[in-house]
Amino acid sequence: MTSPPSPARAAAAAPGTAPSPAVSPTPSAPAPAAAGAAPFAARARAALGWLHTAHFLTSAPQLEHLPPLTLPEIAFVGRSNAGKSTAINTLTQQKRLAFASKTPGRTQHINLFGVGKGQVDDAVLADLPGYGYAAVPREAKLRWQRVMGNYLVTRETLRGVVLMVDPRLGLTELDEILLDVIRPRVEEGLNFLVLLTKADKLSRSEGAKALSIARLQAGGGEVKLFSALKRHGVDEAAELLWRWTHAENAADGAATD
Ligand SMILES: Nc1nc2c(ncn2[C@@H]2O[C@H](COP(=O)(O)OP(=O)(O)OP(=O)(O)O)[C@@H](O)[C@H]2O)c(=O)[nH]1
Ligand SMILES: [Mg+2]
Repeated sequence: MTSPPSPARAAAAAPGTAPSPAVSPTPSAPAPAAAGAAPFAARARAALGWLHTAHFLTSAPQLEHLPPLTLPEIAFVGRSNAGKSTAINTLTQQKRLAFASKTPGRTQHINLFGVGKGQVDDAVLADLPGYGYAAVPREAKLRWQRVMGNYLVTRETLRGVVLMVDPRLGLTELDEILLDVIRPRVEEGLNFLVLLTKADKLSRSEGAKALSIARLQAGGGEVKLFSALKRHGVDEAAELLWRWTHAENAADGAATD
């Protein structure tokens, strides 16, 4: 977004400030379909339009520095270099909203992005630093594991977690630890999705195999193939993110323009 933030957005962005009354949970959500569920293509198009409104809110080195927002939040987590920042840019159809790089460890802070039509945010996307990057000093690794564990366990507004996994590596030990950390919350209703990234690097049969292995490892959680390069799985992921953050609307139908 090139335009300056609106007052409502500026208020939402200020660290330590309570969100302005204008930033309410779902006022700008696309209206539910009038009758029955809209076709998937229409829902996905509306969800992508909604995601395109994403804009930078704030960046913090740890949880206590994040503003106390009340909006439903979706966190993108996973190994360093898995493609979290790229996925956020692809889903929001913005080239440089999140910082992506081939150098692992590019994202060092928790970065929050507001999303909402009509200049009023109704959800937040969180881009988290990756883990498992060998070149990070041990002390920094431990610090980061504490920050992320703390975030995933205590962030009250967390509505969903997207775990990005490079299927050529599969779920690593650190991914398994993350699954253990969030399992109690998933059992209580937290939404959870595994995206197998860089699917463009896999053949069709490799993709199918990676999907079934990851499904077993994720213990029945939702797993999808995703490629930012080929835009594979983008519509499905966008539609899911919209549903997670607009559960009350999604029950009636789906996003419409
Ligand atoms: N071929 C291909 N490359 C991708 C895809 N998604 C991301 N990449 C590349 O993977 C590298 C890492 O992407 P990032 O989005 O920065 O990864 P990240 O998970 O945010 O990494 P950290 O910030 O270090 O945690 C970049 O060089 C991207 O261009 C994809 O779908 N296909
Ligand atoms: Mg990143």
